[in-house]
Amino acid sequence: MPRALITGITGQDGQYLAEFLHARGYDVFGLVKGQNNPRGVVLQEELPFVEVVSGDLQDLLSLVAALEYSQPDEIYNLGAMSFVALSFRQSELTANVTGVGVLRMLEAMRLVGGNDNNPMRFYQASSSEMFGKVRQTPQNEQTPFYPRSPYGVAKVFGHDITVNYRDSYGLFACSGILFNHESPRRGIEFVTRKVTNAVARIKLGLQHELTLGRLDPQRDWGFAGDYVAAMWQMLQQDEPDDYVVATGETHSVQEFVELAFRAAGIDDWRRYVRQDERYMRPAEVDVLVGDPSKAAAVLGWKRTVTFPELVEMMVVHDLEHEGRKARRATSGA
Ligand code: G4F
Repeated sequence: MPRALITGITGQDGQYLAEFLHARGYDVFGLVKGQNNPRGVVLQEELPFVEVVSGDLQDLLSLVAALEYSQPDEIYNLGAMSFVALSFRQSELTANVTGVGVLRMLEAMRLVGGNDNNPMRFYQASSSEMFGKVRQTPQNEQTPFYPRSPYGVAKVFGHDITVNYRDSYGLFACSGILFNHESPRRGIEFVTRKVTNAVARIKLGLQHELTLGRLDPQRDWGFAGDYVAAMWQMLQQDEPDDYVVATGETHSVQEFVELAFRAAGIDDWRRYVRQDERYMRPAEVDVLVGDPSKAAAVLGWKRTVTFPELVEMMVVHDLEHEGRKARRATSGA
């Protein structure tokens, strides 16, 4: 059976990827940091087939030990401090985990490596946030980077060091430059899930307003379940390479908000939405839109969920989820 180690296993992408690999017969190991990490406990309940391995992207020796124990054929480095807004307040932590963490994992892979006939393969979760103040539209694998946040800067380091280790040491290392990807499993701190959760609560009479930052930024939003397939496809090629994964469409935060309210049967979204400077960033990424033609041509990748379908999927999930929570609270169960 092939073996895979996933860092960031407790996040949205880690969960979808673990299920994807498990369905293909992989033994899946998940790197979880800390003692009695509550997210590790939830992981055991939701994905019981995952074997949890202790380790931290800030601790090289723990990564070496994790690779020696799990002996993976494939390493998926999804672990990061991934919330752009927080990276402005915790920039050093972001640089250490999201940036230098990649270097540590590559060093661990170089040290443990797998055998000569079957060297380990590495996937780095790079981000469209690296394009920042975009130099070209749509963005592709050749577009120069201009990051606009400590998170974006750290991701550029992670991408560049992946390419550098591939060139310098011949590692099978790929960088997937993924544009925004969402799902009902998305963390509530990100704008899409914040919106769909609030819309559901407003519809159910549990909340009265939704406070957001800027409504004009535009993103290329796809469904996370589609994007993990691209990660795996990259590691099945004969040669390692870098790929943009995106839908090729861009929509504003406001469009997302309008569609979400409409999906819950509410037409006058403006009645409920308030803007607050607290949610505005010191530097913003105004418009992102990716060109996924290389991923389509080489990997055969394509998205299966459209933008309106994604919004509806998230609203329907949150209506059910919040409704269930409210019923449980009322019945005292
Ligand atoms: O949902 P967001 O926080 O995602 P962002 O910053 O685009 O980053 C996400 O996608 C990246 C890929 O490009 C990933 F690398 C990264 O890890 C993360 O997954 O914000 C989206 C937009 C921003 O322009 C933000 O300013 O929504 C705007 N926004 C407006 N009001 C808000 C809010 N964002 C958040 N999180 N919360 C608000 O209240």
